[in-house]
Amino acid sequence: MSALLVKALAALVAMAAVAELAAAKNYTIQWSVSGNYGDWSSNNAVSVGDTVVFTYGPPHTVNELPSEADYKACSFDNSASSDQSGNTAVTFDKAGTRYFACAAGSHCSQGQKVAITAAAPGASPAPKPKENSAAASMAGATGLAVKLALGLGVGGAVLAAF
Ligand SMILES: [Cu+2]
Repeated sequence: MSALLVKALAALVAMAAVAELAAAKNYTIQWSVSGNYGDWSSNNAVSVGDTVVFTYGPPHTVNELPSEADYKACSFDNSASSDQSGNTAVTFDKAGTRYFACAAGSHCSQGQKVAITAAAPGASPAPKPKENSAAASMAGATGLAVKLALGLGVGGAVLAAF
């Protein structure tokens, strides 16, 4: 492989990494007893690197519960964290499901709880129309660039693109 090609591939990978960071999204949840968050995750395609911000006032809290069992039972005994600042930001640094609920009164059993599943990077479903289309198309281009950069057999195509 020529030195020029190696440099071109390195540049592509670096650009892709920057674009991936820029594509991290923020979601806001208006955190209330009547929120009905049952299907929140199916309507909000959270991926690793994204942040979810809960906004609320007293007496609400955002407690992270360690397991689905605690979540279903509205059991706060093992809470991994608790916040009542009114503005709780949670960044998903790995794929999987995390559980959040309000510890005030019986709010949790009234439905003030949400399970949020973060998809692995690159595994997120197609962006929904309401999302920033520029960011979405950039993410698509990034995916293509990574595929090109990783596919050594298409080195000629990469060079042609420059
Ligand atoms: Cu509450």
